[in-house]
Amino acid sequence: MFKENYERELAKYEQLITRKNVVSDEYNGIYDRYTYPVLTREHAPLFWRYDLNPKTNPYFMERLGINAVFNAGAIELEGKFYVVARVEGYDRKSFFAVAESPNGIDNFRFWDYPILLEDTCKEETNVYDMRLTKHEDGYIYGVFCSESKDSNNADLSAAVAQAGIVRTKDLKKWERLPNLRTQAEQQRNVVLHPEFVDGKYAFYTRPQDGFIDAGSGGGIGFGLCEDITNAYIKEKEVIINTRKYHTITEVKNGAGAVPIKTDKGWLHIAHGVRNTAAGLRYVTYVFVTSLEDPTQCIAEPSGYFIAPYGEERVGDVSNVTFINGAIARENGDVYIYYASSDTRLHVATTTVDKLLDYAFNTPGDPLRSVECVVQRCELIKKNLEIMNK
Ligand code: M1P
Repeated sequence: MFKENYERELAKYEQLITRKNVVSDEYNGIYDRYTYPVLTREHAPLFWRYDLNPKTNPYFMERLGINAVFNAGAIELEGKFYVVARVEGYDRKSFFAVAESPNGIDNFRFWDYPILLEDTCKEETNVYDMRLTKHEDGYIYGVFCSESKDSNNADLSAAVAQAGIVRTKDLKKWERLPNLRTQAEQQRNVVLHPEFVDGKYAFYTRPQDGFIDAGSGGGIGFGLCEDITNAYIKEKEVIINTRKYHTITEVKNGAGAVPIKTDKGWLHIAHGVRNTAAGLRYVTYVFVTSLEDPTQCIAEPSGYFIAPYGEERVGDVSNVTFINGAIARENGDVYIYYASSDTRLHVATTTVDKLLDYAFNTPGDPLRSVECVVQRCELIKKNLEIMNK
């Protein structure tokens, strides 16, 4: 049975990897969603999961299962699309693996080996959510969450999150640098800005008091550091995008993809979290900061950008969309890699022009129901005038 099972599973795998993706009929004019996720746990090669030796695995049994493939950093190199995905084993440990596609929307195939990080941080237990920054210093940086047990807290689930940093030129050889140090107790969702700011490396941060709670952190922070090989933000970070009561960011928010440089500003796709009776709900949203001063927010459309719809709503952590990677091509096309419910990775495609139109021409959140109704009535009135002409 070994051969039969292996050949059947291999055929299923090849069929999945080479399946053509198609734009879904979900329309909003802002971006296109696709019918199929671009990466799932089934995209992990069989040789990552099974022992392919019939002598040692006569039942053709999965030995090291993969639970989920989700939150991915993304980059285009020489016309090819790469993501560095968060891959989680059955054992709950996450790791990073590169998957490559010729077109960014399907045919993503993992490289043979996942990324083996230098083991420089002995207390580190888990790593996840790498953001890939093509920096003007010539390196590609990967900034990720480095999680350790909180040794000062007897609670078994007490943990500490910090920002780990690696760099590479080719996604193959990775050099691990010391973790980022800041004035905050913990950090997650840290993103390296692609350009120097005042001659320094600039980080978007998410200062937080505890592992889960952003607490007094306030929102998405920004800080500068002189030396990336010993990254230290000396000053308290400036909060550039604050959480607000009764919005999609009430509980927390965090930087997402590396901001896209446009003529009108730095375009950010971040995530916001609110609480519900059914638990936390994670959605993504857009804001733009000034080219002259990246700490100044100059546009922020109301509400969410991509929220979990349909099957995306269900997974290991349901009701979540999360973005930590997008590719903006030279021709203006944008590929946004969003994960749903900590389970799988999807793509949405749009253009820089559409994103800017969305960012600058979608009304902001008036923050109160009555004013939201006024806002909507203005739209309806203008439209009825057009329709009744
Ligand atoms: O489970 C949802 C997300 O939770 C975390 O995001 P945040 O730090 O904003 O709470 C991250 O661990 C992320 O990986 C995960 O998708």
